[in-house]
Amino acid sequence: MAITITAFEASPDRGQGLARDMRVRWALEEVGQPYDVRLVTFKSMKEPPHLALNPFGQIPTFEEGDLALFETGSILLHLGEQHPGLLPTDPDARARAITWMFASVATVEQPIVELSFAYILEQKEPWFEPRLPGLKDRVRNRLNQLAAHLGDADWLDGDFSAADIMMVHVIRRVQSSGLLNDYLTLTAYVARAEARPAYQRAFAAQYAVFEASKGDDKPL
Ligand code: GTB
Repeated sequence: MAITITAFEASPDRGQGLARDMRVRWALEEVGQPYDVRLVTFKSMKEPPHLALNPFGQIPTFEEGDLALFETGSILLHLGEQHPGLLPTDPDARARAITWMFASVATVEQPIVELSFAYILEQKEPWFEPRLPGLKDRVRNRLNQLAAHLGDADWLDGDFSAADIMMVHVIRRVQSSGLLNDYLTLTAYVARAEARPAYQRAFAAQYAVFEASKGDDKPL
């Protein structure tokens, strides 16, 4: 059945692959499933047709026949259940991979998003500078713990899985702040993931959207 996902018509990240449709594109490339992309504007994301797919008015969404999903973790879990290559077949290893998928969004992403929102929304506020060290410490704490877990392993738990897609995408978001550079283990982990042909195809596809929108006058 044909798969359609949604993505930003004009992503604020200007083609860096930081918007979350990248996770779904990458997973689809890993399992070799073709997909269509419906590009949406910030305005149309808050209108009834998109809200019927995601009540929170966000991207990405995933449609396949009568099934409509949102939340990247859930979409990757669904793909992992439908296609080989994203989740281990051994039940215990599968449960651990799913645990890491949850950890990526519930434990690691949370302080990263807080730091990112502070930079985007609060730079001019009087509390921005005093708050920054605490926000960075909370991110560093999670990166320290993640690096300690990873050690010299290639992936989070045995073979590459959907958990690595989630985690790599989550930690790529702190690359621009320079925080990741203190962690050779994590920069190598990200580089290993980015070298995967499926990642590269997904990255190129989302970058092509940015390239095509360059001539537009729309605000990014
Ligand atoms: N928990 C949901 C999931 O995992 O699917 C979160 C989805 C989400 O936050 N989507 C964002 C969105 O639709 C886009 S990815 N935001 C619009 C809104 O909420 O109104 C977040 C994102 C956007 C831009 C950058 N960037 O520019 O670097 C990075 C990440």
